[in-house]
Amino acid sequence: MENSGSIRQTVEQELENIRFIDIHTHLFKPSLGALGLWGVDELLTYHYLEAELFRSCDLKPEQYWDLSKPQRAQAIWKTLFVENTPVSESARGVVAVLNAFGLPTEGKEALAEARKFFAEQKLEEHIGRVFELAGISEAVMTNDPLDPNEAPLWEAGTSEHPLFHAVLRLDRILEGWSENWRHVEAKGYKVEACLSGKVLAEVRRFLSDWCVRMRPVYMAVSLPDTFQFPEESTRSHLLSNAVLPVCHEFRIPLSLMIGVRRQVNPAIRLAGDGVGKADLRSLENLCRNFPNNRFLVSLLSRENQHEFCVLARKFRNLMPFGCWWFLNNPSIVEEITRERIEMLGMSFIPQHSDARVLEQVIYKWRNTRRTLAPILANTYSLLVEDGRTVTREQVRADITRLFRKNFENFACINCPIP
Ligand code: HDL
Ligand code: ZN
Repeated sequence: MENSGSIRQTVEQELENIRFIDIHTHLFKPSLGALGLWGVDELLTYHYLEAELFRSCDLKPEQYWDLSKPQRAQAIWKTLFVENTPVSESARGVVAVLNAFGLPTEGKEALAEARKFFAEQKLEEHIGRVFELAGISEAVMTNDPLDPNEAPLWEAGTSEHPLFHAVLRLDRILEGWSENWRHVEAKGYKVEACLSGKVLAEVRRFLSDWCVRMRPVYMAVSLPDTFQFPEESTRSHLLSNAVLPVCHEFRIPLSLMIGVRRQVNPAIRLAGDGVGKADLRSLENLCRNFPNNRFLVSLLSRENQHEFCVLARKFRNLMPFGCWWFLNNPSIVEEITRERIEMLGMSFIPQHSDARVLEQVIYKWRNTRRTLAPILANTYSLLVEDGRTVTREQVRADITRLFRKNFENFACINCPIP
């Protein structure tokens, strides 16, 4: 390929042909039942859209929370899709999903027609169709061993599903040990609030037992912008003496998602979280002090991204991934992805969907392909200008590395189970 036109066409074709691994979602395999959200009422009551609703109508949050789910969806459809033009990233996403299924995307009646369509779908085959439309081969879940609704399902034994991988989510342990240690104790582990050597050994046993039960591809935690390591804290002791040793034993990475400012506005609940710039010295200390652990990391603040790339150049056990949450907008995805390619080549994972509702993967991955095509095409055009030829095989290998192999290798997906 010599000219930019043929390069762009080849990049678009290869992006279309390759099935990606969605490495962080809040989707659930069918055997986890009602935890899995799908359909138009769930799409409309996504917390991203709830935040946007309150900016465009007189409904007070407390009035909204008193409504039923269908009434909330109706309020959002009326406000953001009928009375206003759905131009935000999340609102346009719903339009893209309805359009992908050939459903009407505007007018008062469109909601009723969408509800009828989704009510007719059988979940198992619907999942297959949605993943096909999204161009993903599998999705990585978020599974909480202390969630009162989810844990019993795993403890009773759930079937594996070829399209879903499990993740052991640690927020209730690392961020809420003082109020949650009793739930670990209730499951038969001799733990208490204070972290003695014996208690830490029991936490390791709890984590190991859940690794055997869930077979997670990584462990994960979402951390505030104020996260510090090392520090004299329960979180720091649990990380050093329980979580990281068990991750190492099971050869899985620890995923750190850093930068959330929890409940900036509690009145709007899940939509109420904000963002803050993190101190990356803490991440640097983790990568340096635990060279045999692997860290799969996403940062929420745009202001952290350049320093993040520099840090990733220093530590091969640090894998940047995704343009997370408030960063998953084309204008910012472009900036972040270009600086990652410029500093890290193809040794990072550009995106995850963070989907909470099944059908969101359709628009989130369509947007990723649409945003990445010109970035990758420009990358190859510059290389041609500077004296290298670029072949379709190279483009295919690079995209496969970005959206599959980097994760498979880093998470040791194909390694023998310890
Ligand atoms: O902690 C996380 O995994 C975040 O992704 C939160 O779930 C957040 O609410 C979210 O949905 N972001 O997209
Ligand atoms: Zn998430």
